[in-house]
Amino acid sequence: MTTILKLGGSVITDKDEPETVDEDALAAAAEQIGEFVAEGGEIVVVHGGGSFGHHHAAEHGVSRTDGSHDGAGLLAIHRAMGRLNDAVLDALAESGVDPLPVAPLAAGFRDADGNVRLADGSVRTMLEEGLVPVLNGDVIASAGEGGTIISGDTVVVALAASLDADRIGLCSTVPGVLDAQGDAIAEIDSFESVADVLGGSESTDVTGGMAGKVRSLLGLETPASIFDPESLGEFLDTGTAGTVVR
Ligand code: IP8
Repeated sequence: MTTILKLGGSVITDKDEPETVDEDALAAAAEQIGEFVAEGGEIVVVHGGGSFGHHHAAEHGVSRTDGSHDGAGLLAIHRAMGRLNDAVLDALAESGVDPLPVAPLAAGFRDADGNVRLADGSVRTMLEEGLVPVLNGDVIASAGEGGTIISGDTVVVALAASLDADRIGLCSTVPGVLDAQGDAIAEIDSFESVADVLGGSESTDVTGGMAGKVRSLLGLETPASIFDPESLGEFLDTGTAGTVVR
């Protein structure tokens, strides 16, 4: 049984301070992942950019849709994500896990239609060998655009399909997709049913955010949960938490 867990960048970093890890939040998440693995759980960890990737991406004018041919800028973004990835690897190792990085920049590309192609051979082999692959939002070579940003959410969606994952979780700073009263919606099975609270669909692919998450998760075979750090244990124990998108 394969679980894919994304740790949101805003969960594990201080988003307002450039390149600052939220050590306590990261350690708490790593500890729970460590317990899950110690009990025989098979997991792929993906993390977002938080105050590492987004800060550099904005500085160099690179987004998921706007690419750049400025190698130095792309490298700066990739290296910043590498520094956050190192912190995540260290925290996981500290929790007794055997983590190894898989950089999307090396494992994939965006084709001329904008679709991400991610080779999953190294991830599969690591899982078979009891290792924990750790991926992240990154820079990715993109046909016709130079390099663009691949978000951690896109990494999750690409891997979910190719690994035939059984459980998918996105740990974010909010307890799920919130309704107009601010409560987490238990279940979502169509975009239309939540378009009002998500503020429409036009901007989703450009700005990402919750609408983009929901849209891409709805396309998956496997139900995916969106929850906050308090519910990480529940997700790891039961396979669902917060808002379940199916
Ligand atoms: O935080 C963004 O990943 P996300 C990664 O999952 C970069 O959207 C490089 C900005």
